[in-house]
Amino acid sequence: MIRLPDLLAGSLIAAGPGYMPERASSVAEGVDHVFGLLFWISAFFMVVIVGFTILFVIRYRARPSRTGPEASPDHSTRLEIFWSAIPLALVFVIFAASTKVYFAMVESDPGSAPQRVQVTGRRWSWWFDHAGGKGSKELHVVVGKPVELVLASTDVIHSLYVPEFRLKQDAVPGRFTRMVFTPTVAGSYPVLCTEYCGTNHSTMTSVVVVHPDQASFDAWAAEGKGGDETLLEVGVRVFGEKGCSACHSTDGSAGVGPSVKGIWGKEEKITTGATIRVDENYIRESIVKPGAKISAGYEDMMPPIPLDDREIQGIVAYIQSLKDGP
Ligand code: HEC
Ligand SMILES: [Cu+2]
Repeated sequence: MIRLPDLLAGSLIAAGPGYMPERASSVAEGVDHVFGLLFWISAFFMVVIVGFTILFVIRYRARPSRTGPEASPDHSTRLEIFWSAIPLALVFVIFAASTKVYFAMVESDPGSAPQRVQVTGRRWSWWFDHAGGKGSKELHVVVGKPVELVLASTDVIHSLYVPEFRLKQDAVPGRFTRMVFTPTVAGSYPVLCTEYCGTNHSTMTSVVVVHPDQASFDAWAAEGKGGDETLLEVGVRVFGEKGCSACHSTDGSAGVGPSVKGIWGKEEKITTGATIRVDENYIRESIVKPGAKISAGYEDMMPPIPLDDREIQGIVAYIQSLKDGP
């Protein structure tokens, strides 16, 4: 049975098949309720306004007996107070309902000791530094454990969006923004960027993995800590993980940045007119200080992406392996 409060709260819409994504965080229900409230207020006024419009068009249409408009009072104080006070009250209700939900998204419960994750948005990938030191291109959290995301951007404004969590927060260069929630359903969900940030904005996606328990999270966090990967494997992994592939192809086609295929050992022109040779040191400098030497024909678009020495060695090994074709 559908009860009026549920109807107003929007649970009818939220439950509709395929209409809304699954609710997988502590804030999702509140957001859906605000959405439902706005939806039903809008639906009500649409019916009233369109209904009266149709009624008046018919009632007051031109007829042979009606040649001009009929006389009407120029105003009615009671009517004006009535149609000002009701919308004012409704706006306050919307304000109260949405502010309550908003605070739940930006302020953690005192004493809940949330797991803090540092989020970095950059053209065009996400990076998540988890508490305990594990960095990843995916966000990992544990069901039932409060999470606090602290977002930053190295270049332009990005926006982290997880539809199943009903959470969206901008990552703004030069400041930190926050987002607080508790995942409620184990599984993996898509992460999107919802702030148009340039050429590859639409591919700036990731996933959030909600682990069923702490043990599963710990097992993931311990992964890849051993040094048994070869340098080439490190390079291939880092190239994908750290978002290099968003701008650099490995098949020779130019993108936002030059392809890394066949550049090893090449003499290259840079924007100052000088010629450099692509070796380990040039590759290191290109990654650590991307603006230092700009390849001719390209713009200074590469974000600084912190890599440790082994990762840089891996990238060098990978670029060497791409010397003469795939
Ligand atoms: C936002 C796009 C972007 C991303 C992401 C990016 N780069 Fe670049 N990269 C560029 C551009 C543009 C240039 C050319 C301008 C310059 O030299 O700074 C460049 C230049 C380079 C060069 C010099 C190439 C040459 O032929 O001179 C290397 C090496 C390089 N990038 C490696 C990387 C690595 C490794 C990563 C990942 C850790 C990465 N880049 C991520 C855009 C990007
Ligand atoms: Cu973005």
